[in-house]
Amino acid sequence: MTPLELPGYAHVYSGKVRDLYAPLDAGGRPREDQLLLVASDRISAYDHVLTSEIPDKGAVLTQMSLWWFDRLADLVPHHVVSTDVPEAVARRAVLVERLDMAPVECVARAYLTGGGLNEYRASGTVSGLSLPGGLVDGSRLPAPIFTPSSKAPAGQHDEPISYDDVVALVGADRATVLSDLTCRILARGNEIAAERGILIADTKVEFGYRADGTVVLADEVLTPDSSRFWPAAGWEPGRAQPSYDKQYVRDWLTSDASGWDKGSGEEPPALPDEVVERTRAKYIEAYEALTGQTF
Ligand code: PZK
Repeated sequence: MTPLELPGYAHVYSGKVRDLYAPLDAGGRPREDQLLLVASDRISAYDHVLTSEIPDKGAVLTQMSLWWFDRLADLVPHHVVSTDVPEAVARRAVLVERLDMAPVECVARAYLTGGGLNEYRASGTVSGLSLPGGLVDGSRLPAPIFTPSSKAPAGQHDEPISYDDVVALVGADRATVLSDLTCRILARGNEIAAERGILIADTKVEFGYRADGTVVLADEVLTPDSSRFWPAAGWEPGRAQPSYDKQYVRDWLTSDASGWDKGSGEEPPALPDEVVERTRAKYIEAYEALTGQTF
């Protein structure tokens, strides 16, 4: 993957589906106070970045994130400085304040599934917290819970960590704030999304600090890439819930039609045009349902 060349910006880093640049100052040196966060149209599934892109995915997720930042601003300030970005990345990039990032992935869960469900089945706990008995895949939790994970090096998986680990990483006062904010962001997200037919099972957010110590919400927030979105209409605890956005991709990749075996270690094949188009429509549908605005 060759990152896009953006005149006036220096490429800093590329994640699976996003890229980070530093704006250059008048002398051509990278600014130390800002970053350009660019969301691509790349999509990942089963731990692979696919060769097929989903047109407009980066713009949909960026615009959704901006919409959420507005609706969370009374809980926590956000890092966005400007949406005035190069034409080549219009609508899918934002200029942000460069922060000192908290060295922890802040995850909250409102519904039980995935890794949280596995821990619950083994021990009746999630992230060390005892939960009521009788919960099944997809059960709604009494209230969102904080289930932090480590920031793994590129290419590795984040590992669950304990609340005490977070305290050791950032101190007790900051740990309380990160936990409270993460849970409140997911609770607010669900209050808003549920009215629009979407459940947000869980989410991962990132926080950073200004030089004066103010905590700031960074990265992207409450998007289908950082959260599990489920269609509310089909919610049925006791089975795996279909994904709002990636279900066509997963269903096709695991069907005989793809000829691909997710356990093979092989790269997945390109998606058929119909799967790309239906997936694009789901991202746009989520944006339009949530915001009430035409994409
Ligand atoms: C920052 N990432 C993850 C995001 C990527 C990688 N406001 C900030 N200040 C300092 N650092 C970051 C942020 C933010 N957000 C975020 N890594 C560093 C990331 C997007 C694309 F390639």
